[in-house]
Amino acid sequence: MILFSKKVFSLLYILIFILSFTSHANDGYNLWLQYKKVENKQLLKNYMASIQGVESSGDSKTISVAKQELEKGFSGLFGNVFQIDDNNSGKNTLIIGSEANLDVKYSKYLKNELSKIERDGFIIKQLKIEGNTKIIITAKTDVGVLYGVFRLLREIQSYKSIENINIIDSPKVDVRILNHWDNLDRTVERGYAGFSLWDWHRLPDYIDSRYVDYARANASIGINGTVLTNVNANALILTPHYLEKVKALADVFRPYGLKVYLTARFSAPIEIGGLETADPLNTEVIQWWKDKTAEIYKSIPDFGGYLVKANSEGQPGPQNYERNHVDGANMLADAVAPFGGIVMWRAFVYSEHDPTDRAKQAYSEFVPYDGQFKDNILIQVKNGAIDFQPREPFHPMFGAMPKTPLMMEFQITQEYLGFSTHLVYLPKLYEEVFEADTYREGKGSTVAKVIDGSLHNKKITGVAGVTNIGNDRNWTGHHFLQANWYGFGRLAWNPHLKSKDIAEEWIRQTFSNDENFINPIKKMMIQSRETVVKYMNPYGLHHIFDTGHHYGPGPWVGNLPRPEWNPTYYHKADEFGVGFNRTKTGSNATAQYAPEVAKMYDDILTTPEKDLLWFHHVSWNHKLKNEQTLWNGMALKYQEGVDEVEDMISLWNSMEQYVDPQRFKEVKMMLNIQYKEAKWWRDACLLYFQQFSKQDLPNGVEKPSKTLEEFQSLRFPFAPGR
Ligand code: BDP
Repeated sequence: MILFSKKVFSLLYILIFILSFTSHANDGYNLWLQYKKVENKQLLKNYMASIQGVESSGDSKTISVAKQELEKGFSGLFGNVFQIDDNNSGKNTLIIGSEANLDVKYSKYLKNELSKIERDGFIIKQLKIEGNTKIIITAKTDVGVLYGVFRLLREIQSYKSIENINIIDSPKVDVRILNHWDNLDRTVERGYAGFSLWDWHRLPDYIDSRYVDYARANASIGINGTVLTNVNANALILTPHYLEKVKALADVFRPYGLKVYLTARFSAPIEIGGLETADPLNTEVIQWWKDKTAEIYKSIPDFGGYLVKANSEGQPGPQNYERNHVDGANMLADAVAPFGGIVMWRAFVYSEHDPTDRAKQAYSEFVPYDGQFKDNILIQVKNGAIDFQPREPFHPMFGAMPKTPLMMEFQITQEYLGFSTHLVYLPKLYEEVFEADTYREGKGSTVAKVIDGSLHNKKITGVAGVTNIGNDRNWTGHHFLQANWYGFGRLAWNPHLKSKDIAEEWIRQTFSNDENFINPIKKMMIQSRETVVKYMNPYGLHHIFDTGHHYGPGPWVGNLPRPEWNPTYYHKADEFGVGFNRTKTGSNATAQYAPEVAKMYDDILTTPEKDLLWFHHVSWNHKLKNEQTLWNGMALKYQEGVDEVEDMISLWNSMEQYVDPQRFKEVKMMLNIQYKEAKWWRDACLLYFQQFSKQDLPNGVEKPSKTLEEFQSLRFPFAPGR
């Protein structure tokens, strides 16, 4: 008997030990939805006094997940179990419900605000009624209410005062969507955070709780769509066996306002339909897509539509049948139109048979089709004309198709930015693109205005992000890269937001509300994008990545069969200088921009130095604005990039007291990898370009640690993401 209780005792002891340990460990799984107890006592008191209960109206699943989120959020933030019951009258309460369901005793005060809401926007407003304060969250839709709930939780997580709270916020873009480049075997193209979240084998019967957390995270930042499959598509996803699994995911995501989309392989009518052709003008093909689409909508009534990569990098498309992009896109658009679906048709096209500058090909191909696409089509355009480089000038298509909705495609996964081991805060890059001025309707015609539809009065708008999410416990591989998912969502909601404000929001929710942590870390995040440009691609260099996997430098690669897959095609280094002449005297890609922009880029003196080698072939001895020669300036930039990573490491090391041990250590290890690789980039690139400049490294630049031959001999057949 005594022995037994001793055993029980020691078991209990172990359990308590484990529990106390796990309550301190933080593996990053909860993203920015940490809901840690509010540490500031006064604030906590105020929050708890303002929200003594919750009253809800409406009985949709969306309202019920909104309530669950409030319970979870308040329990964590208030440090007490918080349960919603409906007997709150008389207290200071939070009232949630859409306009249609809200009691008139509240909505009568909100007429003016309600008239200002667009799409799934929301109002959070405090009213004083009969001596009590009521915080009302309302919207036109239940999803809008859910967005409002997440917004209130964000305010509290960020220690903002909610006294007299009065927020009206509506998304400026319709389709705010993640693109998963996930394959059916769970590998992820250009994915660096493990395997795909979608466990196709166990679906539809096994619902991983991660699917719910994925939907919560997306809803919390306003993302309302997800393309589940790779743009390099597999037709099998459209077979009944897989559609059943897609339906199961759609059912989980629906309450969170997250619609499911699929990539449509253009040759599917042949591969899974048994037809002999996929010609978009063939009546059997047209009927096949109509039937297939109707079959999808039967089980997923709110299916979003298709994303298509056609006649690009070997993918099939209408051109296989002497048809064009308009024929292909319109055929699919007709199939989804009766159900309210859309088609996102990608403009990422270039061909090895086209000898013109790759940067010009998408514009040349698509702009003449302006006005010919059906109303439910969005043309999805990458932010720059080549391919998600650390820096690219904005894509000349933006603003150039006034009659066609163009949606933005950003890459959140870091194919060309150090994979998931480099801390790079991408909203800074997105902001730079959105703020760029196309001059299409005079000064101030920013890309943001093209994308939010205001420049040319578009009926439908969208922003897509190729996601960086995988089944790693912390979702994105690196804790700080969660900020890129977060920031993408925030900018898709409103492309006019400032990346520094988004960084602060994210830091407060994810790590700490302590100013001593927020300020330096925010600065580091904002700087991190320029840092990676410096140690990889300074002064407008681009596409000098090692071949295929794009891991590490490979400026020497010049033997690939497709010319435009070779880094040497892009940097054109020779004894005279380096860079791609895209001006009037070169490929004339500048002519695809509005005259004001073309003029700026045509002249080496007015081209911003950050884009110099994108547009000009520049002499090694060209004098930069800082009086250095191009060669010296470039070498010093590479060094600066490395030095800045070193600074990031010292800063992080000084922050230990503000971060839980697990995340602190994991970020620290990642920064050390980044430092090693930044040096690798500097040394390999400078040694390579030095063969052409034939000049010494300037003072201040460290000597390379290996020879050029040693760098060139490195091989990475198992680099992730392929
Ligand atoms: C490139 C990637 C490739 C993608 C392609 C695309 O290297 O894996 O399939 O873009 O966007 O960046 O279609």
